[in-house]
Amino acid sequence: MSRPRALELLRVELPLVRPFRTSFGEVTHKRCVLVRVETDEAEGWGECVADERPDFSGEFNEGAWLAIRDFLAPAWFEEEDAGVATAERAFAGVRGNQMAKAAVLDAILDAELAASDTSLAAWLGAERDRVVCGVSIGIASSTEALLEQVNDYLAAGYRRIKLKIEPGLDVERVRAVRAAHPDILLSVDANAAYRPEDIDTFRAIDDLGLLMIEQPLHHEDLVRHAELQALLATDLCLDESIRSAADAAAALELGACRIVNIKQGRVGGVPEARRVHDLCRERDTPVWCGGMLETGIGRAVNLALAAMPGFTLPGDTSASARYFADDLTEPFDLAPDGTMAVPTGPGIGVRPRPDRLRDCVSRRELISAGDKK
Ligand code: OSB
Ligand code: MG
Repeated sequence: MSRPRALELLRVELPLVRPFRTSFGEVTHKRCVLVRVETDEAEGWGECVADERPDFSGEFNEGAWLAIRDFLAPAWFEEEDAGVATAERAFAGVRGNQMAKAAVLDAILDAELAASDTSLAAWLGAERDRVVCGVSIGIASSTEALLEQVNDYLAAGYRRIKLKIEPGLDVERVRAVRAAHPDILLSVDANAAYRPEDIDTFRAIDDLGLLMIEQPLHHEDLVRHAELQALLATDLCLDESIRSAADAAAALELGACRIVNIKQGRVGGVPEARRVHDLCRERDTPVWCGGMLETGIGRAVNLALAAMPGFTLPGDTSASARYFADDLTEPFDLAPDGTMAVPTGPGIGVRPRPDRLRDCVSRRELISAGDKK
């Protein structure tokens, strides 16, 4: 058993290779909080998936920073055992803040596994050493620009294309992509931009042979999703609506979706992500690994998760080059067959490169177990 020693917060910023536009806005840079923990035995790293603004979820970078500094770090320091199971129990007294908790728990888990020379994938019972990858394409400036991006990603090997949609930029574009590529795995993600009254749009999309429609309606509205699912042949998938295994159970019980997007950051970390996976597997519900434009730190975690047996659909686990000219870690590369290797080293299996930290970190704060609260 090892004790908690210190936790460091780091703000990082990396330019994206191209702006990423969704129904809730456009980002040109990846800006996030990293967590580095030290125990008596090891060091671990975690990435917080929150962004600058509380748009995808209620969490945002500055809020996550404070939640970690003022509540989660002190709760961890009070424990004699620095391990992830103890920390998760200690964090139960802080409500919400899943993304902040995930960043800390993932760093703690990385340190714990590093100390016992175990990879995250092995700890999760992963069954694959490579995972099949898809790519998520932001709302493009025109249909032509979209078709060009789709072609480029298919040529690179990606095995599932996901298109971001919003009211007015939907049916015609999805139809154009489907016409150009009749046989690919194709899905759409609305990021909660529609209302039940938009049923005609969904009926039109329903005829395009999509793998799924992701998060069409309001993130808190499971009942309306269940009503919509009953009207459509295409499977619905929930992303924003699923913040815990309990949410996933409620969604499946109600028939609000038939597929679940697992993002460990959105559900409060890898241990809860595993519970969502296990629950969906018991109910024969396919899951896939979502993404939040993570740097290599978060990407390593996603790849280990995606290697678990219930992850039967290609995820948004794309290569470093799809996001960054120069990642924070050594780059993750896509093989021509559209697969990516699962990290095998101890813990998450990657570390931020010191030269990249020098260029990308704008602020750091080190909190030690002995500091006064
Ligand atoms: O809804 O899945 C989403 C990115 C940021 C926020 C929300 C989402 C996304 C993506 C990109 O779709 C997934 C990725 O490539 O990381
Ligand atoms: Mg989504």
